[in-house]
Amino acid sequence: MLKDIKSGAKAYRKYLRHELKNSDDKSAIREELSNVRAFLDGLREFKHDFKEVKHDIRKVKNKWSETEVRDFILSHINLGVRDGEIPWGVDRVVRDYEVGGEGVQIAVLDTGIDPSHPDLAGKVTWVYDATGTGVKDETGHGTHVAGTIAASYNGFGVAGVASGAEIYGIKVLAGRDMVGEYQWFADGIYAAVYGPDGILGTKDDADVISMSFDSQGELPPSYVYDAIKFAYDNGVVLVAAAGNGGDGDITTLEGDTWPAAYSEVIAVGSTDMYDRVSTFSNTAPYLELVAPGEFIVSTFLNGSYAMWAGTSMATPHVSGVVALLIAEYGHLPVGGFYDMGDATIRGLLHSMAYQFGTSAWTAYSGYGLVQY
Ligand SMILES: [Ca+2]
Ligand SMILES: [Ca+2]
Ligand SMILES: [Ca+2]
Repeated sequence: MLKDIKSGAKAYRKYLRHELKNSDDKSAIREELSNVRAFLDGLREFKHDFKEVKHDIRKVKNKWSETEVRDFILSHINLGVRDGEIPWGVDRVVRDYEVGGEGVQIAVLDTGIDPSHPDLAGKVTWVYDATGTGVKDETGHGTHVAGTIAASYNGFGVAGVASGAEIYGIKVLAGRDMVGEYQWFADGIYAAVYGPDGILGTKDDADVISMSFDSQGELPPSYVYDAIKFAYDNGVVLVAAAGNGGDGDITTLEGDTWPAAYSEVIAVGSTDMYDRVSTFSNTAPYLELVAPGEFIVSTFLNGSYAMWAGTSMATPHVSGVVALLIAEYGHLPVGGFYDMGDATIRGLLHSMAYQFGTSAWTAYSGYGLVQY
């Protein structure tokens, strides 16, 4: 699959170079060429660093026809589908894109965030290290998640779902393996709820906590649940990845993973660009929403961009939509799993979702694809 995409991109680059010689509008072609170059750079980083994600991509290949692969190469060879900047997943989730989420603070609990990325300039207003390893993002995972939420709509790179929102980079995962301890996780939650000023109930308290990780089936100690409950009771919307342990069968349930399985948390599964549930996406009785999680291009280390897949990439699409909803409807109660209607944030999310399953809710697509 990667080889197909790479050779497709190279063929496209060759075609553009040829076109450049004959065309009157050279600037548009030059821009497209730089997109292709950035795409190939991203592909190289991706290939170099993330072998396990490559495994997921290989699984995807099995369910894509040649036409679909070619479709993908032709229509998504640049970084985005609109203005060359809006990634396909953001486009799929936000129907009429504009800058939104102003005044909303989203805490990204992850590997940290590189706040110096030009497409995140001014967005990351606070970084906090719960791991004792320093705030540096060692793998780019957190930086990628942050870009999907709030990368700037500024004419280059990518744009996030809520490009007007503020991001807190809270590091709870460390090392190349991106592993965290439960104490770090709980510490990170409290830090987010209290916000940079360390005082509960002030304007800088996080409104949303985005968690692109899971406990891989292990039930966390009760103090982790206490932290989650504390955040929920203080009106924070908690969003988490459902996990990538899917067996490719939508009729079988995978084992529970936390924090997604807590009833206070919105569990997010993954879809592809044809609105199909990703083979790796966990089926679960607590699954609440699905969102784009394949071929997701976003911000990466050293000012670059990378393409990743996983429920980790789906989660920030939902966190971004929550920011848009808070900016529009104000601080509604978070609400519960069964809510519908506009009285709670979860009710709004469920009511607005695009359901392509067979009923109002399914264990493989939840209430459907998140929409704004
Ligand atoms: Ca941008
Ligand atoms: Ca505060
Ligand atoms: Ca399954």
